[in-house]
Amino acid sequence: MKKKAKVSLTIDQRIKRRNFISFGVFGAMGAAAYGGWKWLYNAPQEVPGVTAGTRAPLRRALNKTELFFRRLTFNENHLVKTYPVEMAVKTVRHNEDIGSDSTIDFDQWKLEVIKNNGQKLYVDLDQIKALPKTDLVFDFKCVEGWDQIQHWGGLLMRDFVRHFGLDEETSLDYMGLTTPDKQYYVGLDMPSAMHPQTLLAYEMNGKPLPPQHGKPLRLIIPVKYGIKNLKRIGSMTFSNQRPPDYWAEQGYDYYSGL
Ligand SMILES: Nc1nc2c(c(=O)[nH]1)N[C@H]1C(S)=C(S)[C@@H](COP(=O)(O)O)O[C@H]1N2
Ligand SMILES: [Mo]
Repeated sequence: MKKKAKVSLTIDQRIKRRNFISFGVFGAMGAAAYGGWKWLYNAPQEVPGVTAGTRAPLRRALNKTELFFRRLTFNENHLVKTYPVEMAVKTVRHNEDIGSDSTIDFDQWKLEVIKNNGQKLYVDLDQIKALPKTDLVFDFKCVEGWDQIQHWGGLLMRDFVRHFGLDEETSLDYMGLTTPDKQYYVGLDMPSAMHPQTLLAYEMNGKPLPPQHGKPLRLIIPVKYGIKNLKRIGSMTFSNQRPPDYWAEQGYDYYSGL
């Protein structure tokens, strides 16, 4: 039987070997990190425009987050907390007016609804006011960090949809709203748009909407941050793809749910 050659390394040799191994591992990790970065960097951008220029894998992760929260926290029967009307502020905070600061002829205003078959439906304010009004007092929250208990009144989106026969439209995944001049626009997942507290509001503190708060008609969607509460609605669309969204294009969360 042949005796196995004894491999004995000097201390020096051992140190060299360790160094060699650790540099090897370090280098491999570096290469992997570089490879990962290259992969991400070269990955295509997700649907250009809809969400701010994010690489597809990152946006996919963010979209997964949206789905996770939608499934976990969204329940159409879960109502946002409401307050007694006396608690509503008298001086309602005013934020930005992108798309609703120009003048329009309010007497000529009609809400334009673009149906699935391409037909357009035009609804004026009197038709909306003729339907049952719902008052809502809730804590309005802006992503910029302020909130206020506010009092809004109008037609429930659900009632609007039912009355005007838009069931086919609302079986799609998203609703899009834009101002008449198309300068401000939001996309809403349909369950949030159809939430039992989502309002097409035409009153604030029991009076017609002042121009800076969305005259003649604005969205009040308590399950979302302020950014989605579009003032001065011009048109309404429906789709299975995410509609363009002003703040999502600037990198804000598309879902913006509470
Ligand atoms: N047309 C339009 N709607 C809009 C905005 C806007 O700039 N233009 N800003 C949004 C934001 S960020 C908030 S917080 C609320 C503020 O509504 P308010 O001005 O009535 O307080 O409106 C939302 N709706
Ligand atoms: Mo906001």
